Amino acid sequence: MTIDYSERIPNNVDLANDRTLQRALEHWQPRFLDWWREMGPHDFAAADVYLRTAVGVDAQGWASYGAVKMPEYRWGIFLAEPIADRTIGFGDYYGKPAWQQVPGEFRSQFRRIIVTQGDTEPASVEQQHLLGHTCPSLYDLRNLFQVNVEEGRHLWAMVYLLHAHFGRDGREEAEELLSRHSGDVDKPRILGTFNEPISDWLSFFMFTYFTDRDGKFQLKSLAESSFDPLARTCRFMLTEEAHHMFVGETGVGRVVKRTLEVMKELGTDDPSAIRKHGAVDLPTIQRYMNFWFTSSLDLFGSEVSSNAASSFANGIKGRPDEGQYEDHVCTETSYELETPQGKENVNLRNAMNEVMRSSYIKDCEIGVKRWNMQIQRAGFEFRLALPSPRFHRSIGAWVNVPTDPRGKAMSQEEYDRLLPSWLPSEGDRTFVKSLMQRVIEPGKMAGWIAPPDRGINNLPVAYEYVQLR
Ligand code: BYC
Repeated sequence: MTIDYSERIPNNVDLANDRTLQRALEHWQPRFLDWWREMGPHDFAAADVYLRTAVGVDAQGWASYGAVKMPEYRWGIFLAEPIADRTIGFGDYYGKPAWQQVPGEFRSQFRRIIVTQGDTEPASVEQQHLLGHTCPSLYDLRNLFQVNVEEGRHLWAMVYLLHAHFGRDGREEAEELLSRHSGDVDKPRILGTFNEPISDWLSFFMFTYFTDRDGKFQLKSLAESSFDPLARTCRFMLTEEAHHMFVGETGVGRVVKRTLEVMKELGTDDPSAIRKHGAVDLPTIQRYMNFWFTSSLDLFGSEVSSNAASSFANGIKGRPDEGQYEDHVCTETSYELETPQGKENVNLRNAMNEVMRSSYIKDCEIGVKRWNMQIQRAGFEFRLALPSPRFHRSIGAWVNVPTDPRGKAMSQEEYDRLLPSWLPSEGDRTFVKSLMQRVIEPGKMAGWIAPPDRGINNLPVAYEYVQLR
């Protein structure tokens, strides 16, 4: 199934043969573009950016690369190829044919989840819309814009589902997706993390490492959905998502690498000496990690959730890589949870948020191990560590339970006293921001970050990835 780029809205869903849907989406398109011009990286509208654009949906050779002005990016609707005779992989309808239409009784539940997913995509573009001004290199600037245009496309993916399958309600929700804004006092984005400002590049790398990874797990669980158009949409989104997490992992890795070079050069791990030399000390990196990791843990919802249980029962959301499990019905199994009151056994269906959060934490560990290998190889004792999932939580059983980053309980007074030393302080943020001086000479890097090992799509690191003139 190829993508038709001669259409006003590129797509592989045969939009030309559904005039009503096509008209509705063509009506939404200028609103999306207005939103992009207002809330996206608008100061760079005239720049030529070396971007990849989807040209197919198979895993090999799905994208082409070339210089594009962002407002002219061909945002479109791309679903992964259908799987012939696909059956439902979990829940009460296990083994039945997958649904091509939303069953009436689950309509509002599906809508809510699609809206929640859709809301995060433009939110992240809004959060990052000023970062371009302080890019550490043209390579990084290009990666930021690649992430931004693809989050824009992920919004299109959810808006297509809303328009195609939820009638008037869906069209109204699609409008709302453009009217809520990240951090807006009156109309904020739905989930907490997406209202946090991302005003420096260390936060951007933490966000793409930790928060985009939540995206990976949520999309994987929606890729299992019984509602086949949702599953196929998410399967293709995951192809694009991999690059976003690459940006996060290599971004943090390059900051660590540069810090280690400075530590070696100065022969000290003293944070103030490292800072004076224009690099980010490792304890500050740890505090940024504490913040973005714990905020992203909240995105999985409460440990015990009847919403999660009914999403699983009704075939809306499975577990990521559902095929790895033997039991896909999960009515007879219990799951042992850690709560502030001690261990608790709950029905597995009610613990699905926690099942996902645990797999997510394991996945987060991989990058941390790599960064620690760098530190170890450089001969330093310091180790980065993910804080305990009990620490600094705003959703679920551990809200308002004072614990240290290792998960050890403590008094409220002691917690209040020590919390500022575990999270980025005003001083940390001011310092990190002070490093954010824009570097736009091809191949040059800001002093706080090491160059990447290689460029994009086999081009040299020094390639002019963004032509600003
Ligand atoms: N902040 O039973 P509960 C991505 C709400 S990231 C605020 O605990 P449930 C991306 C919840 O909505 C992936 N509110 O959990 C990354 C519910 O509200 P209602 C995004 C929160 O229902 C980077 C109530 O609390 N995808 O793609 O199982 C860049 C009780 O909920 C939060 C999805 O999230 C929070 N952190 O919800 C770009 C997938 N957590 O209904 C993109 C779709 C929970 O009582 N969403 N609440 O008013 C879902 O699957 C679910 O809605 C949740 C968990 C995962 C959020």
